[in-house]
Amino acid sequence: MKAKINNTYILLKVGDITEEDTEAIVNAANSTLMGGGGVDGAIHSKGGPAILEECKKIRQTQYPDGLPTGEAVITTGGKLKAKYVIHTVGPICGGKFSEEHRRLLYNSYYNSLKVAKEKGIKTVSFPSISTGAYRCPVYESALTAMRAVIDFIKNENYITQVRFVLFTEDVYSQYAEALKELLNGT
Ligand code: AR6
Repeated sequence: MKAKINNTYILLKVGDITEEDTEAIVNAANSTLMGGGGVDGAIHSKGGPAILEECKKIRQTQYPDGLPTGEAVITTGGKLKAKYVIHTVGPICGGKFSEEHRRLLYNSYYNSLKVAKEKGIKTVSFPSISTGAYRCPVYESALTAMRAVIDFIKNENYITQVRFVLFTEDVYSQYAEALKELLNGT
């Protein structure tokens, strides 16, 4: 599914985010920035050790106590097609979705795009942040993700393409529903 808002395309697809050729891909990291499972594991293993090296430097200099939930930082993409990886930490929902979860997840998407813009990046791919190990409900998370991306596009006329690269058909169809709902509401 594809939609155009101002000068930006939003594209939804089923796929593996480590294969994307946007300038940056976003990692659903944890606050240690030291890697993990899911998307995080796949990005570090395919991108190679250069990513972890930069994450370690960020921990030593900028975030000695870890990256707070909702914030984002950028490193090289190492051996990935994408030149950069933007690391963000989504909320841990554990099956619920409170206003605080919504606010933090919104910040993860919005701040990732802010970091992209600061680096001069115009094309970005996102996974479905927080809906795996962190167990946020998919449909609510998709609505929140789309709201953040659409707000950013409207506030900052900069990014030309935002891709959502969803791992399964089921997650894809819930993101597509969420995008349709928001487009109908505007
Ligand atoms: N490409 C696209 N999507 C993927 C891929 C992939 N290669 N692999 C998994 N997904 P998760 P979270 C989907 O658990 O919930 C890690 O251990 C997956 O099916 O990766 O934010 C971190 O280190 C799901 O829909 O991220 C943290 O500790 C979505 O990506 C913690 O997990 C997110 O699942 C973060 O948990």
